[in-house]
Amino acid sequence: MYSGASTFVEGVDNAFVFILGISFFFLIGITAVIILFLYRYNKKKHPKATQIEGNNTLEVIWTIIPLILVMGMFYYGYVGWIPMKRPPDQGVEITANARMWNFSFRYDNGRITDKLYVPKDTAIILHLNAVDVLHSLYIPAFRVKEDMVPGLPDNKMWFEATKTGTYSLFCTEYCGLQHSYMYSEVVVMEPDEFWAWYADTTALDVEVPEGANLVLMGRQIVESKGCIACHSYDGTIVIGPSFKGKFGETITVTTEGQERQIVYDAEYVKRSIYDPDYDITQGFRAGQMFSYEGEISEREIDLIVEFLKSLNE
Ligand code: HEC
Ligand SMILES: [Cu+2]
Repeated sequence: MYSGASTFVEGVDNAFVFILGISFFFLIGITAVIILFLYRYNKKKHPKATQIEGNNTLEVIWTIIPLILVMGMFYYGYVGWIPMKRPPDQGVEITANARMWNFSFRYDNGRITDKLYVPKDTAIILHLNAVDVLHSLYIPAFRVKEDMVPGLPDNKMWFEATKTGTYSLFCTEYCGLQHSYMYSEVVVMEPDEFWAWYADTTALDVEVPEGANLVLMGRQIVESKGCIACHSYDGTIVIGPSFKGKFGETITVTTEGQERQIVYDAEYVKRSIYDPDYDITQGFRAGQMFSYEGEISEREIDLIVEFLKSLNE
C-alpha cells in the first residue's frame, strides 16, 4: 500500500490500517447520526424531550464493542511490535554513531561511512551509540525507530530489508539547532554486491589520487563530517571559533588550567580533532566538541589542514 522495504512493514501497517479503519468508521458514523438527529429531534418536530433513565442492554453493548475494538488494536500492535524486540543471534553487526548533527556507521572491518549500506534479505543488527545528547534513528520505509541514548549500554535495533534501493534515515529527537539537517540514507544492495563493497579495503581510508585537489577534498570532509555546524569559513563565530585566517597564527589556549600561547599548526589541528578538550581556545568552552577519534583518519586530517591553510588567502 505505502512504500515499505522491510519484514516489519506488514505488521506495522496492519495495526495502522486497523486503527485508521475503525477511526474512519466512527468519524463517518457519528457525523451521520449527528446530522440525522439534528433533523429528527429538532425543536419543531420534537417539542418535548424524552427523559431516559437508563438502558442496561445499551450500556452493555457500548462497553463490550469498544472493548473488543481496543483489544483488536492491542493485538495488531503487539503482534507487529514483538518481532522488532527479538533480534536474531546471527546478523550483520553495524555500529551507528550519532552526534550533533550527523550519523556515522562503522562496520566490523573498520569501514566508516556517513550513509548506511546494508545487504538485502539479511538481518542487520544496529548497535546504537550517541556521543553527546539524545538522538533517535528512524527509517520510515523499514518502520523502525529507536532512541539513541548517550551512555546506555547494549542499545540496539534490528531489521531485514526486503527491497534494494535508497531510503531516508532521520534523527527524530530534537537535538539542537541543526537537528533538521540530521538526516542520511540507507542503501540496500544485493548481498553479493554488498559483500564486494564491504571487502573493498581500499575504501577504508580516503584515497588521494595523483593530482587531486587537496583543498577541495579537505573541504568536502569538513562538510560531510558536520564541522560547519559549529565552525564558519568567513570569520563569524557560530559555536566554535571560525576557521578563517587562523592557520600558522599564534593563539591563546587553556591547557590543563594553564593559559599558554601555541602555534595553530597541523599538530594542533590534529589534537583539536582527536582530543578537543585538551586545549581550550580562548573565549570558548570545553565540552562542546566531541572527539572524532576513530571517525576521521589521519590522512583525512591532512586534507582538512590543506583546506584550513587555503582559508588564509
Ligand atoms: C558541536 C560543535 C562543534 C563541532 C561539530 C565541531 N567543533 Fe571544533 N570546536 C568547537 C568548539 C566549541 C571549539 C573551541 C573549544 C575547544 O578548543 O575545544 C572547537 C575547536 C576546534 C579547533 C581549534 C580551533 C581554534 O581556533 O583554536 C579545531 C581545529 C576544530 N575545532 C576543528 C573541528 C573539525 C575539523 C570538526 C569536524 C570534524 C569540528 N571541529 C567539529 C565546536 C565544534
Ligand atoms: Cu539528532
